[in-house]
Amino acid sequence: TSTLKQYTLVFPVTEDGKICLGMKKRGFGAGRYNGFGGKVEPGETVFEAAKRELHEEANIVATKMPHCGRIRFAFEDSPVLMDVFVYRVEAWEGDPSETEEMLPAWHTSLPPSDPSMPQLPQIPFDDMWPDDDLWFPLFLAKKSFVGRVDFNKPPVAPEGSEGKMEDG
Ligand code: 6U4
Ligand code: NA
Ligand code: NA
Repeated sequence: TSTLKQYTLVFPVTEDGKICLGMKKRGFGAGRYNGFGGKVEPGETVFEAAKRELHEEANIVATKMPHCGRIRFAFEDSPVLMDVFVYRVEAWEGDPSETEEMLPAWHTSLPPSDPSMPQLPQIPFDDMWPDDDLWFPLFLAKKSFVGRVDFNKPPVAPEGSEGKMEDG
């Protein structure tokens, strides 16, 4: 038997292909770049939780934040099934800045351009959860997605995920 627990995962993006990722400084997934987010607390909606976690972790207030996907994560030996609601933040107030939990950093989702021009780092899939490269193409293309990922090693292991994604 497993318990379904709701989580949020939120990525600020700009129209010109920039995406703000957070380096998680502590707790679950520490040392990886990811979106901002966390557990949905009793008494709040998933949307409210997403907005709250973004503010707590990146110091910005979302003003336009469409829901764009939902992924369930199962970990071998864990009874908790994570039910993660993914949002794209298209407008916000403030500038992302470091908090106790996250160090925000801008990246580009576009292919490398003229190397003589200053450019942002590419999305660092090697330093992210191994499922992210399965569904990021859909996220970046603004397609809705649903999926499930089963990890067959403890969550700290960088290798060993299996999963699939579909347009949803
Ligand atoms: P506390 O300890 O209360 O601060 P909280 O911040 O509420 O915890 P946290 O940070 O543990 O929750 O939430 C986990 C975050 O990691 C959520 O945003 C979902 C995300 N996440 C978990 N597994 C993931 C995976 N395989 N791929 C991914 N994000 C994942 O991209
Ligand atoms: Na969190
Ligand atoms: Na939290």
